[in-house]
Amino acid sequence: MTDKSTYWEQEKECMAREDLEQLQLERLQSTLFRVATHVPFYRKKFKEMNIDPDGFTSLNDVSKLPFTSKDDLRNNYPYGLFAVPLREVVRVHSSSGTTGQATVVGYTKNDIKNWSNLSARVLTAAGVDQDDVVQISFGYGLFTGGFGLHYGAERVGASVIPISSGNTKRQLTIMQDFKTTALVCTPSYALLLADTMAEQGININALPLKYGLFGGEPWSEGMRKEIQEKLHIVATDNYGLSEIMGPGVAGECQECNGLHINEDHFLAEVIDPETLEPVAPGETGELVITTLTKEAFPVIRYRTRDLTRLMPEPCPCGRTFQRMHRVFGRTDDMLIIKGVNVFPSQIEEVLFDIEGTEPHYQIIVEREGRLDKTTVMVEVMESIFFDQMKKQRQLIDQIKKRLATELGISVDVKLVEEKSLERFEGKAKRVIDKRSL
Ligand code: DLL
Repeated sequence: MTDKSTYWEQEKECMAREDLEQLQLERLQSTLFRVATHVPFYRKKFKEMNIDPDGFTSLNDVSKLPFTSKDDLRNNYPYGLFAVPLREVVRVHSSSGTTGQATVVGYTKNDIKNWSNLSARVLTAAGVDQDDVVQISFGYGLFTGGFGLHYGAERVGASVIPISSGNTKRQLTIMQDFKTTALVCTPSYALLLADTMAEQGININALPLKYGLFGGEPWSEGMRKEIQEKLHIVATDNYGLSEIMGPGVAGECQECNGLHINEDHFLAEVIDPETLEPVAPGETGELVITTLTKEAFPVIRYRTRDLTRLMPEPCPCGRTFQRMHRVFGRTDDMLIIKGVNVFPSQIEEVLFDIEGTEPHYQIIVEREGRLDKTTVMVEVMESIFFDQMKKQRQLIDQIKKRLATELGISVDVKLVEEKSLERFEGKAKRVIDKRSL
């Protein structure tokens, strides 16, 4: 059982499910009223679908509400889905737009207050308190990672170092000199920091680092283990997305077994991405989120494209908010190789388990004739790379076999020299799909 002091708002995070559901219903009703009144996009949709926000009396009816997609956000660029006039908006964030038109989201003063509070919950659940020195190595700017966790850490009363991402050597100097106790960044950047630390001969035992809060991209249990061992920390996962709020949507407690969704602010469903029907309880599918308290940018049934499953069973930490399993991957990251659905995270899980491989890999998909060809490039330790061909071949065979057992398909494997693959300061890009180039 987790110590009491690890809750940020115990009365809310541990509320009885019955009370929570009542609160969710009331908040959903006012959100529906808000969007029907102020957002023409939803007013039109509700009319078309014969939905009367006043007649909405059961959470079970949520499946009758329309979905919102990323395309809907794009089509209403920049401010079309805002539910308040710009005069009431105090902050704007935006996605990078690398996969199309950028999406824009806004926050009122109250939204920022809630966001800070929810980030504070996530940080507290991971172990952070006012005695901590928190190094925020997420990018600040239009990306929500830096500011979102920054405000939460200040709210907790920790000493915040807003270093932002990049300049790895400087990150390590600051980490040592400023006595960082909690690191906040993407898991792939945490690994890069750990490797650079080892290269520079920095003695990790001499650092007061205790916690790592990682999110913004999918990662595996194997990667958690590796980061924990290399940095001597407890590494927790936290999840969010700019369309909904940014970080603070869900986060792990120190049980490190699934992320508690802040259900008093977000209603979570899991659907089958093909049929769009809810999956059976506990089954894997696409996460769909409805905001319950957002003022500037409320969203109804947002299709996140993230695949996960809900974990309704109680958590030993005492929080009653149900957990979501770590995100397996995004539907748009899913590779279909010879008809089989494969996520980069499955490949990662296998690689982390094999002795001699480094936790750096890249997946290349190309078309040869009419067939897709997939090659997994894996960094291996120097001793193996320069070793005899026989050993290399054995390792390739071992990786191929394990991947074939885990994934049910065969892929090519190529061993590459240590540090030859690209490193990432923000979100890692593991897949290069040459078919679409
Ligand atoms: O990445 C918000 C965030 C920043 C969350 C920092 C946590 C920490 P976006 O740039 O809009 O927002 O990207 C959102 O990133 O739909 C997921 O696909 C992925 N993602 C975010 N957190 C996780 C996670 C931020 N913990 C998209 N595990 C989401 C897996 C994650 N994927």
